[in-house]
Amino acid sequence: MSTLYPQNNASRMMTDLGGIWDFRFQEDESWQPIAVPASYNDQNPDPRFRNYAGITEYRRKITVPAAWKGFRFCLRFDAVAHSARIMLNGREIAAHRGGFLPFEVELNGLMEAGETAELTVETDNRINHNTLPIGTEGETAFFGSDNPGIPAVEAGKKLQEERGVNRPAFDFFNYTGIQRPVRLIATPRSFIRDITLVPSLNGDVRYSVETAGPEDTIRVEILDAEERCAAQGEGREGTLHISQPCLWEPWPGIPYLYTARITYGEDLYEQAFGIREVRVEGTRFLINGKPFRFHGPCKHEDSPFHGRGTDPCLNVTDINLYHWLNANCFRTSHYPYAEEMYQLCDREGIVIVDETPAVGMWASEQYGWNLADYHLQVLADMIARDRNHPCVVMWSLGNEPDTDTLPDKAYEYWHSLYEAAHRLDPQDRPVTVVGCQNRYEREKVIKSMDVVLINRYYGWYNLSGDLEAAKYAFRIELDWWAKQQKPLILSEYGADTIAGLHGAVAEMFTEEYQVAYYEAMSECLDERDFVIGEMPWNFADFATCQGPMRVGGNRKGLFTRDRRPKMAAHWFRERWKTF
Ligand code: BDP
Repeated sequence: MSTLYPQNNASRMMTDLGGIWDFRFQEDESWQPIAVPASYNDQNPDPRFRNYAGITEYRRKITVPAAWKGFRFCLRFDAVAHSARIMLNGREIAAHRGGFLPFEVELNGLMEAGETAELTVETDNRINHNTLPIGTEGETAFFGSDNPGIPAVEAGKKLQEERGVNRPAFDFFNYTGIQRPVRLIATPRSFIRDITLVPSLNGDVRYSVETAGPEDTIRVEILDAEERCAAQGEGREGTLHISQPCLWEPWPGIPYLYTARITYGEDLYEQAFGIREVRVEGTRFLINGKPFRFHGPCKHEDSPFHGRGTDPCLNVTDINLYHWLNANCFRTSHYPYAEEMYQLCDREGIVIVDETPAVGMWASEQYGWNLADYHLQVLADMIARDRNHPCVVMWSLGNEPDTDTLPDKAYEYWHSLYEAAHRLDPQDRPVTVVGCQNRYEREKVIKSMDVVLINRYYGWYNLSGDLEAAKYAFRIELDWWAKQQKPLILSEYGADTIAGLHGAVAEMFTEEYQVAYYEAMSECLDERDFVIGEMPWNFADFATCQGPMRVGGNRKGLFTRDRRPKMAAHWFRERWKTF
């Protein structure tokens, strides 16, 4: 379902519903305060907020302003994790599955302008084999040691199962709730539903507009950055021409943005876009015809207090730290991020590899789980939401699926998604899926993507602490990839590092080891022309579920969770100066 990002303009109005709502776990009687948007998990020291698996309820009053009489009005949820039921005065009016993409609920016919109603949002954070991301019910924790077969341990696990365990099959905390903004929005009754823009380097801009209503006339005007008209036309679809177009160039170039101003009846919508072309040619990735080298750490939406909650201050801070690092990109590991982040990256020239929430599919049984239709739906919704952003240069179908146990089944599954992504994206961006450290020589999926993205932990999870052996092994693998003649990005590599832990000898977990590890890996990467990118894991330390390998979360950040640079951040800042 496509839903345009809310806009306040001469035709459209909105009320932000952010603030303090009522909250309770479903079985509770009483309500307590909760901030929206934010994950609920860190807002209360009661352990239930961290550990709860089930349904929670959010409640508040909403009023449709009397001045909205005659308008179409709806609720717009930017994301509710992981699924939601929306109730108005106790009656269900909508339901949505998936925690990282927006949905709208029409209110006309349910409420009159000037009326007040009680809005309840039920959220469900349970994850299993039918959700994206994947969770395990009654199974071992990610990175847990389950000591199979020991009777006492088995008995303990049985007790856990009886109590109901719900664990992520992925390495980030299962933050949930109303994590992104909720707004009441009003548009004219005849309104613009969707806009697609496909710009070319010669200044041609192909467009199409989807509308609802009886009006015929659609006007499109393209404004340059100084708001001067650069082209204009009429009609539902067509091609406009901008003479002497300014291109959208990734940082440190100028990410020039145009605006398509669409008018339809009484409605108006302004869609920012950039003119840039993305192409894979041989082992090169070209942006506007020039080879592009990806260099920037992968991210998470994660911070103290907010959890995964949208925080514009955090986003601006993070992107400025990307500039400080001399980084030019990130991957939205492991789910689509809040729309505001893409808008910021459009403006700041930071390139994005946009990823679906298909993470945790590391069991070969995934190919019997009937996930394909839902996965396709999520992919389609992500592309529909993000396809006009110049910052998005590649789609990632998911992270680290098992592709080597059942190579043919895996190929079938991932290739139908690969083809769908190409079909669904009017800009036809390159498509990939991120490979885990596996039997690369026998799998078929990763090497068949437009760009090979692989996560590798030589010197960390394997050959731990021995960087000479790590380099030796990594070079053997890179020799194999060289023969595949594809562009390759090292899409994750890293070492857990406790900020402030030092050693004259660079041993694991010290800041010195993190630097030595990145020096060693960079040595291998720099020898290869087909390597077109490096994405250290991770930008900042982030929260995970508990486990024997996690000390207050994943510590592979170049920055601490509160965004203080470790030695490795300074090291990359120097390295990337010359990229
Ligand atoms: C990779 C996962 C990533 C983890 C990382 C790690 O893609 O989500 O956080 O390993 O272990 O396998 O640090």
